[in-house]
Amino acid sequence: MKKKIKIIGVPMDFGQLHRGVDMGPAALRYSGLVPRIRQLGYDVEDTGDVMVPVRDQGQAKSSSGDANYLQEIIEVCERVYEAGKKAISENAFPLFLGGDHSIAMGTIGGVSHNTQTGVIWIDAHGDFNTPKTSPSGNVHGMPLATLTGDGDPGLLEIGRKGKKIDPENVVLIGIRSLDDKEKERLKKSGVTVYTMRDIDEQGINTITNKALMKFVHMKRIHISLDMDAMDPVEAPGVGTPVPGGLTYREAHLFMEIIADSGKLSSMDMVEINPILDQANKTAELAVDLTVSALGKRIY
Ligand code: 6HN
Ligand code: MN
Ligand code: MN
Ligand code: MN
Repeated sequence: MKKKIKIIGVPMDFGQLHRGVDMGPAALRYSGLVPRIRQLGYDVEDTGDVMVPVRDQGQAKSSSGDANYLQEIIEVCERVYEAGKKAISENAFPLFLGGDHSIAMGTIGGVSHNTQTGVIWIDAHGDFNTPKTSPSGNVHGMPLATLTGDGDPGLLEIGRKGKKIDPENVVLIGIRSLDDKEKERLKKSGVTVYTMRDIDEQGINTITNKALMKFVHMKRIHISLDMDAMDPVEAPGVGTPVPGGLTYREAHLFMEIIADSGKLSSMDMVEINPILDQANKTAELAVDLTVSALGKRIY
């Protein structure tokens, strides 16, 4: 029997300064996410969106220079953590719809609450800043650092205290933009990093299989897909685009190989900003990639 897919929307945009990324879950649903997954034979439950404070309405303004909107992000990520933990406890597959990438502090914490989980983080960026190293103060540049145990004390307490995953259990793919101090931190961290150059030289097939080899003793894999990992030509609707990203087929082949592993147990789809998009191109691509990750076959 196929797993139950639980869709959990997280319309949060506090991790960065553009407006619009809060509309990601709506854009994904509008692109036919639920029927497309049902077509694969899954039982799908759309649980709706977790509650997110409204921005620029007076309720939400806890910005400090080092990490903007900390309290709002902690509050939302606590809810996301609980939703992820619950889905995993019910043996369902949580599919999280962002929102910006700071939601991953809740999603990955929640899904890893009872078992070691290998994390494949697909991104143009490292998301490995701390409030001290961040040039922007935007928390969406910090979630992977926080999950691996470094960062703002309040963020480290989301769900359960401290580090949520070992850096040795994280693989980054698609990287092409790192801040100077972030790069130094990443080099010392134990995280496996595959840059765009690695993909150019070895091919996405080899890189994906290397990632799977690393997780050969793990039962579960979580994919955190930041849509800015894609080339901006394919995915223009993102807040921090960087040239030279993954092609349509590279990203699909990655998902197809991961699906064949049978280990994918949860996934994030983040950083889709419909205001910056061409029509709904980026959300439509994200839905195509999701069904590939869930086992859609060409033949
Ligand atoms: N993302 N490294 C930059 C920063 O502000 O820390 C960009 C982060 C982008 C984060 O796209 O999820
Ligand atoms: Mn990211
Ligand atoms: Mn990114
Ligand atoms: Mn940053």
